[in-house]
Amino acid sequence: MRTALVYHEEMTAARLLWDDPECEIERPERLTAAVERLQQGGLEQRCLQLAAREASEAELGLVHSPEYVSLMRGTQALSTEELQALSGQYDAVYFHPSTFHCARLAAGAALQLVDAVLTGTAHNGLALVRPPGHHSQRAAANGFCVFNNVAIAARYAQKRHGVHRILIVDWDVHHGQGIQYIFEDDPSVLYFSWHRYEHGRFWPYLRESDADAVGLGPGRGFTVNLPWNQVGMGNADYMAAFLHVLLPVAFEFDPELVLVSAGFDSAIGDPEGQMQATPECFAHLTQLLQVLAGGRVCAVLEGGYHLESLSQSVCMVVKALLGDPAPPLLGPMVPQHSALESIQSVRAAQAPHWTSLWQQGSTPTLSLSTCSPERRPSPVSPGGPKCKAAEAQTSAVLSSLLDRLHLCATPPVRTAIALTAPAAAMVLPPDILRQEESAPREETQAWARLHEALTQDTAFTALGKVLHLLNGILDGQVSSGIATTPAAASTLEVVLRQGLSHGAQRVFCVALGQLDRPPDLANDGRRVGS
Ligand code: X5A
Ligand code: ZN
Repeated sequence: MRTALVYHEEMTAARLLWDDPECEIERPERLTAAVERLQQGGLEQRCLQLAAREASEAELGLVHSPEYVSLMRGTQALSTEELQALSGQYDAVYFHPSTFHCARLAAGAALQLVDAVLTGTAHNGLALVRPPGHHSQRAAANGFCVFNNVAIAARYAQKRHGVHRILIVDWDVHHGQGIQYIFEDDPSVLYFSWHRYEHGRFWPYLRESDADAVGLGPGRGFTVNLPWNQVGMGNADYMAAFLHVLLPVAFEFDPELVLVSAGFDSAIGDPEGQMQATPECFAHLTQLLQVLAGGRVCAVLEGGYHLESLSQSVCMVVKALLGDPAPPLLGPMVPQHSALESIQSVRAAQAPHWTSLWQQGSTPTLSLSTCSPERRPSPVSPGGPKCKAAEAQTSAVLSSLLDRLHLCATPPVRTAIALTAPAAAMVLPPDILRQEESAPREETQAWARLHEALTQDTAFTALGKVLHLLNGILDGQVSSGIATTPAAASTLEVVLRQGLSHGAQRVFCVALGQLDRPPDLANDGRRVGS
């Protein structure tokens, strides 16, 4: 199982042939810069590289009208003047003689990615394409977009692969109104978009980009809009949006496939977005999405106009898709007042449609059972007392969630494995550390007194190794570990006790399969689950 990277150099052919300050940012270098950076970082070689194919006209017809497809086919033979005149018929669009070919490759790349992931050739992947797609509509080009690559891929996944529920996550900084229109009455496709909105004063200036647009008829609740009313949204705001809006709804929806309209104009440095999120944030967003749909995540490039920021963000997404740990997020993890207002408004608008949003409801009083409000100071900010309370509580909730999502420094060792005979002979993948060391003999002996079973030879050796592994995890040197032992229940009991006495405030224990007997922890209130 691998990460697919779908690309074709011919998608760099289309370019602006006349003066248009609005359109000039959508340049061929967007793709070449991103691909070069993937090569330099050794990431391209780690992927299953696929050459994009053209989508057929029948495939384009899954979303677009035959008349529109014919009109686009015709652009191949137009003069520059005719191309410019036709471009003027649409909002923020330019055509080039190669546009039709590029746009078919862009849609085809998304389809290939879906094929690779749904046939099991790849686990997940990214399609690097242009022109982008999410503004394009049934019979209209819009916002640099000609064919709606992600919408076509969604319909294709349903028709060709029998997928029922698809989640589309649009983290581009613009509202993908094209995707919204195509699926607005369709409950089989859940469309989530955050976007720069500024109370309707940012392009494309649509009333239906606001949080109260939730879908139509049977599709009510399956359009989720999160409008940002200020620029400067950063890592904490994006993480809060995922944790408090997208993920609760997405878990409840339970998609079989996740498509990402992966625009990077929502990252720091982009002239369109004017946002502050760093490239590392996109590794975290990607990582969070991988808990859905069995990890079947297909990302398709949309916008992103700052070449350096775009390239770095693309690398972060590919690294996360490959399974590399996400780098720590820098800066205070406190969402802005305006971000919390937006999050509250979409939660309120969506609450009637999703039980996972009920607990906190539409009022700005937030609480979560697992919240640890004592952990971080509340932010001081303007706003009425009601909002202030909401803000304080939300960021306390968020902080504790973020802590638990390991947004702290990544430990040097990702996975250590402590094996005893007969498993000790096992051949391990190169990225897993074989741990041979044991805890000091006296420490092991002290714990072994707890149970007769632990004094037995192999069990005693295993216990020493497990204790050493646990110490590595508690010290932050190791992220996770696996150990074998012939005395599972007794060893587990030691691990739980040692964990609780060395820094862990609460331990969550999940037993898969059967233990020889349940661990005896009846007298410990910090055992929250077993
Ligand atoms: C795909 C994308 C943006 C169009 C902006 C027009 N389009 N002002 O980012
Ligand atoms: Zn965009």
